[in-house]
Amino acid sequence: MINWYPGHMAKTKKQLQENIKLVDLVIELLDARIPISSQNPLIDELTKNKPRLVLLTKSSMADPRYNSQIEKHFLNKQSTKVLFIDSIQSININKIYSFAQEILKEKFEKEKLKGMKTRNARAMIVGIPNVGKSTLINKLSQKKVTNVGDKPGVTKSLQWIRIAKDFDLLDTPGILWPKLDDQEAAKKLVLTGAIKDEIIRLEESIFYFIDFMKANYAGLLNKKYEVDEKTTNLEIIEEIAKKRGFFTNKDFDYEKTYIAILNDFRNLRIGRISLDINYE
Ligand SMILES: Nc1nc2c(ncn2[C@@H]2O[C@H](COP(=O)(O)OP(=O)(O)OP(=O)(O)O)[C@@H](O)[C@H]2O)c(=O)[nH]1
Ligand SMILES: [Mg+2]
Repeated sequence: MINWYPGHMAKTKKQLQENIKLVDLVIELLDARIPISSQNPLIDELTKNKPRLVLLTKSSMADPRYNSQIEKHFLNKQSTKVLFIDSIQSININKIYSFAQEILKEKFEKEKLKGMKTRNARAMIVGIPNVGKSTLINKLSQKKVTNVGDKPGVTKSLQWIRIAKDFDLLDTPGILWPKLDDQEAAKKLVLTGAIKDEIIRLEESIFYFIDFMKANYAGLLNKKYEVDEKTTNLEIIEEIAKKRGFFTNKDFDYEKTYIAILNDFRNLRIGRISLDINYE
């Protein structure tokens, strides 16, 4: 079973619970390549009474063919508007502030009518590990105020950051949930980098990826690695190993081959690939 719920996530869950009452808005970040599988039921539960803005991050890596289906899905199923963003490519970043203001307008007008003092809006940024929370905060504040990294578990504590004179954001450590019941979703979380590579066996996620590519992106593996997609997954992996120099003295270094495939996917060298592709 793929699972990752270390002590620091349980601690973060408690801290989110304590801080939720301080915020006006929850900004939930989902990975645009897996907008369903990156939804954390714990976060859902913790934030259910707060207004929410959903941002789909890393959208320049996702397959844009699914954008309109995703938008419809969120509107129909969860009555939520979503915004496709990319913090590296600066896509829709400048819309976030006005979307947030729009959601909070009524609340702030009511407070004003009651004679309450004007105050800063406060939003909490939440999401699974590595989804791009800290990168977005840096982008919005136009300077490096928080650490980022291309591995999950970089942010270790909660941190308030002022991104505009009237707007404060709370950066939070990424969390998963105690039991990943949907193991297909778990493999997608591995592939997109939300689960620490070192603690799991990569084999099943890579086999899943090859099956997925054969079925949904036929031709792309062949284009990238010159492999015959009609052969077995093992044959494909061994062919890639030979081409990459991971075959010596009649021995295949499978682990290195898995990591190479993983990095090719994560660095967009195979193409813009989305792993959640069925939306009702
Ligand atoms: N292409 C692309 N990469 C992104 C985007 N946002 C973040 N990244 C990359 O994703 C990786 C993780 O970013 P972080 O901002 O550290 O993620 P996080 O959600 O704060 O992660 P934790 O603190 O571990 O929970 C980094 O390598 C970023 O450069 C994006 O919009 N597009
Ligand atoms: Mg972070």
